[in-house]
Amino acid sequence: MKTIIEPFRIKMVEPIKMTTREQREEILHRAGYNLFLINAEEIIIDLLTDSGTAAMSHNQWAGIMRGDESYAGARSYHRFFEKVQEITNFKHIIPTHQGRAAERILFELIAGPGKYVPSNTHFDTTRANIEYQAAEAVDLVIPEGKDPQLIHPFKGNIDLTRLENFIRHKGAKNIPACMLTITNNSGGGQPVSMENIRKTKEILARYGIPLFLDACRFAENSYFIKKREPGYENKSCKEIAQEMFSYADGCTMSAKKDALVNIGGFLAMNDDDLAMKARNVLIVTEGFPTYGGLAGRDLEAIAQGLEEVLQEDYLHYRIRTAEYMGEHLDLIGVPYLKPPGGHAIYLDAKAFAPHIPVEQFPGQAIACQLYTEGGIRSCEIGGIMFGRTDPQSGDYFPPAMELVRLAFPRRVYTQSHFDYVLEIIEAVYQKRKALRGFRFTYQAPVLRHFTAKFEVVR
Ligand code: P61
Repeated sequence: MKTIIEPFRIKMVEPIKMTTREQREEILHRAGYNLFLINAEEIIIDLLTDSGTAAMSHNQWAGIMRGDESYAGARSYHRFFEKVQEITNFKHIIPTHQGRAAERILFELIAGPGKYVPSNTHFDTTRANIEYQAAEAVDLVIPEGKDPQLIHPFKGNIDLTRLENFIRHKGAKNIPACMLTITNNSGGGQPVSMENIRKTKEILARYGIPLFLDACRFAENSYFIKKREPGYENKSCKEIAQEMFSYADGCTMSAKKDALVNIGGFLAMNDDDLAMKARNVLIVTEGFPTYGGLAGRDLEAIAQGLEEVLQEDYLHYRIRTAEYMGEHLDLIGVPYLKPPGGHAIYLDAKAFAPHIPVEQFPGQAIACQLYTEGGIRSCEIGGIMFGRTDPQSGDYFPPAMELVRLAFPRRVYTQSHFDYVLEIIEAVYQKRKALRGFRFTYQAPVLRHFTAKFEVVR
């Protein structure tokens, strides 16, 4: 069949409030041209993030009602534990209120001054948590992963030669862990191959360095392996996920993505001593080890979501949505990061608006115009999120790519919503020469994109 239908029916709806262009111009100006500072009610299609925005199923809502809210050893914890263990086979599974809480606990215990944590590409919260411990977060994605126009099946792979050289150069004792972000969010939602995960583990094992997966989009990564890596076409996505986790010593997980819930996460590992320390930190900062920062009902919803996310009809529809967007962008000639990732389409801002210098954030110019034109909220993943200015020299170091991410909430928008998004992208592209860059009028010292304010460069 040509048409890939949503493999679900809708039995509860949430109205979308429509706005006019004039209203949106005024709203954007009031928000200091920062889309994070606009009220959700003032958005028509919200593609800011796929995190915590999924629609839960009837079985997840039933799980919410079944939630056991006992303080210790709740039934819901056991269901959560068994489901996560079935997929990951990790010995210790520690619930947390979201992904970054798992990161904070892990890096508080293993990172510190003089330590390095390599990765394919760290997401910004992971990088921030490593740097918060005065350690260094190092990105070693393959060169193909930094070229938006280049087609490669596994652009999220880590560069194995650079990884080994890096370990030799810095010394294994200074590297408490290596991370692999699956799929690689900052690199365009691109998958990591099974071969790359296995070989990463082989290298690390020679030096006694543990491998942690940043697993928040593990199911999407599994589906890409099934479709693109020889030898996996007849395996189920669950079997593929199980094999991916078998090469790792632990993982951090934001359940707000591939566990199809609105809040939650976990930290998992095999090391008994590390797990004991992690639980002690958890008790001080998140909650008792059988609920972390969550309610029993949240643990039920995660367990059910993990079951549903590995269903192949769902993953087929999910990945097909991004492909469909890519095919239509190709038809109208809009540059985007190729091939489409799992959870989003990333517009290539440097190619889209080449007249705007990177110091003036071309991605932000496009993101703001998508809002003015059609009420679409997207997210700049470029200089605003990852650019660095040297405090001494004042020199600006832009990231390799300037992207605008249109992230797709899971099971939320329909085919006609996506067709509307394509129409708006086309309208903005036709008027791209009129786009203007931005400069900061306010920025915070860390994770500045959340609260920054801007003005238009005229
Ligand atoms: C996102 F603008 N991602 O993609 P938490 N690892 C990875 C993530 O993608 C991730 C986390 C860890 C978000 C939400 C987000 O500056 C931002 O549950 C690969 O959000 O703590 C989150 O998981 C952290 C968007 C986070 C941002 C930080 O939209």
